[in-house]
Amino acid sequence: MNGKRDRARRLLGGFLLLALAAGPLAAQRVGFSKDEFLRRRQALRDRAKDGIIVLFGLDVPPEGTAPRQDNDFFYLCGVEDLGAILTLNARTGETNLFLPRQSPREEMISGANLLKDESAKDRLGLSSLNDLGYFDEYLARNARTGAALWLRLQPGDTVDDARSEVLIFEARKNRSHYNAQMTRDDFRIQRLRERYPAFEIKDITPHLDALRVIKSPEEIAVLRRNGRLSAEAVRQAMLATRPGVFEYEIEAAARFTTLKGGAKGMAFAPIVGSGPNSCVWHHDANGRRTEAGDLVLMDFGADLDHMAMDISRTWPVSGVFSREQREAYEIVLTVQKACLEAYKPGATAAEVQAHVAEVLKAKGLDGRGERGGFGHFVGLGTHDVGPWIARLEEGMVFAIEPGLYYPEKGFGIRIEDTVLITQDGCEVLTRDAPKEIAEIEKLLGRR
Ligand SMILES: [Mn+2]
Repeated sequence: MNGKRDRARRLLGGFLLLALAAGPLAAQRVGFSKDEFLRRRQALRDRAKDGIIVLFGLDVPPEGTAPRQDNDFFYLCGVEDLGAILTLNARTGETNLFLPRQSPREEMISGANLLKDESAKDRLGLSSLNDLGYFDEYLARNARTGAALWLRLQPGDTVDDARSEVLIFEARKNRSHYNAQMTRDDFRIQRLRERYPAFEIKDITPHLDALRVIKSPEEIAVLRRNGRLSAEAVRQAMLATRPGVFEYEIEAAARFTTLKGGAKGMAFAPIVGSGPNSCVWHHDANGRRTEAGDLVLMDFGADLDHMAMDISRTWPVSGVFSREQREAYEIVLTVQKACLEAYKPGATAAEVQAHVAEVLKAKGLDGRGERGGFGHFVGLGTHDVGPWIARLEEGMVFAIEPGLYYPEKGFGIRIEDTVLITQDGCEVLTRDAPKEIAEIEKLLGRR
């Protein structure tokens, strides 16, 4: 009995230690409220003014990974089920969801979709929840001749690729006429045009982009949590670095922290480039063994509650920067910090670059071609949607990632933070990962 109790106590102690090790970042998945989705749908209907908006959800799970719903579809209803269609009627204000009827075997293997869930309609704020087989009849009954049928005429973005990147990859694929099949989205557009020639097909994409580029308080809350989690993952990766470890061991430390913190996965394949690999912008093979004297450049982001994050740090494997590395690092850091100082609503890229030039001059530094500016938007995707912008606006979130790369010297440096534009400046969401030379060397000295 006593022995058992001892064992139980030891076990309990072990769990307590684990719980402590998990720290405050063992967060639960929170997601978004019904009100948030109602607000987004209303805003999109207001922009469309008339007609019916049709969006298709993810139809087949991607190979080898957990399904991740299409970003635009998720943005409007949060439903993860496969093969769904969502319609928003701009005139009547109705939202209708269409889901495939599953066979008992399908249900047994993959779990039931929401079609049979009595409470789903109210919980999601839907006007109706229908069998997918009713979709065409719904359109025939509700779309008025001459009215608009709003479709996404541009590619859907993914967690790691922007709409424009998806288009580029498609173009590359089509270089061989054997691969030049139509995309699923293009097929759907063609099908709807053929079936409903009397409707005016319009592009909903610019309206979705205009909404997604300004983050709501709920989105900001998720991004803040993701900023803390992704920064902690990079900090743990730093602590896992020592001469002789493989790049994938550094990656593993970040992945462990990320999954432990409640994220569904990574926002993109983690980039861990040591030595010469630090000069390859998207080095994600992560198979090299690190050596004393190397720099490690890590570019990382978690995918938390369907929102991405983007952070890069560069640190010395042996714990101390060489003089040459330090000089280059100072320049990149100066440029990056000067950009952050200049971010505020109304700022233009030219104004940011002018401030960077001023700061470099005052410090007597040569930027070596790195001038700063704006980076790319971050949100549901790592390279999030957004129109070309002249000026920053409150609620925008983007990554700023200046870098200097010296293949001939065997090292590259990138320092990247994801920032939120606030009322009068910016908030650095990924600030918890050290980037000052003294901070980094202190942390690495404690390994
Ligand atoms: Mn980036």
